[in-house]
Amino acid sequence: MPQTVTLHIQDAIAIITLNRPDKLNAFNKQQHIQLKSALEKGIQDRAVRVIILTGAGRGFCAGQDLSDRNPAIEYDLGDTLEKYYNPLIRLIRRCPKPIICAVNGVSAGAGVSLALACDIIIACDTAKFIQAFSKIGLVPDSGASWFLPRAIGEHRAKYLAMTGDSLSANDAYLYGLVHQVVGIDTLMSETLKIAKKLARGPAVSYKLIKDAIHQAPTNTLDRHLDLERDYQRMAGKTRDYKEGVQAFMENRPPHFTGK
Ligand code: T3D
Repeated sequence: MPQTVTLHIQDAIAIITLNRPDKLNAFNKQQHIQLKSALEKGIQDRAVRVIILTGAGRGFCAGQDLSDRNPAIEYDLGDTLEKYYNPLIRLIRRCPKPIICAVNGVSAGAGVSLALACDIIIACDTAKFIQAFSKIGLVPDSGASWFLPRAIGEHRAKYLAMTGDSLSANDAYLYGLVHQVVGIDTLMSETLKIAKKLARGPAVSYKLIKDAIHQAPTNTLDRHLDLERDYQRMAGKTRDYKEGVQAFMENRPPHFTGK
């Protein structure tokens, strides 16, 4: 099986790279299987504290590989979502570790969804975000119609989904979708700066932060206050909390162990 995804683990950081550059890293079956496997390794490996997702070549991910689709055949596209895309988005979303997406170029269709499912997005200045679905008569999938209105507002989301217009990295930054825009030459070093910072951080706190922020939009304030109470109770029992307070009192940087 060709290596359509690479996984490199170093210093508590797992770098996962989509590796079908000739196809702008569009998804075929192998890439789905290998990405899932790489993510699972990153999630399960106790030494890994942060995951980075990026693409090889000039594209991040162009969504579904359309050369795998024959217009003469009637597919049940719901099946491929059910089998490949939805489990992938759920896996990323439920990952207890921070996932940073380093968008190294154009992203389209489910490729944008993949970035949106991550916790932090850093883009190179030539990156583009294209809701390509409607251009081929489809609807946003892999969470696009869920993430996008939350990230940039309903009306901008509808505009982009209906027109399929390309959103530049700079506009994505202005819309609040992207955390930082950098030159391609510094994309990985800037991403690693954030990853290293997070890799030294309180892992249990990060897991709870992610979960609380994910639940916020569907919770009432009352329910969410209860959730924060419960999560603070858990965080307050970690060694990292004790270390954090101790370090503050001693006026030194904390040494978090993730426990
Ligand atoms: O089917 C299901 O299972 C349902 C699930 C659907 C999920 C989806 O993601 S649907 C959306 C699918 N994606 C698209 O519609 C995007 C198609 N690609 C493009 O619109 C453009 O390629 C881009 C805007 C992304 C980039 O344009 P550009 O001009 O920078 O590059 P290019 O020349 O179009 O592409 C470069 C190469 O990548 C080219 O191959 P070649 O000519 O050099 O041999 C092109 O065919 C290939 N490529 C790009 N995207 C795809 C692709 N090949 C297959 N599938 C692609 N999605």
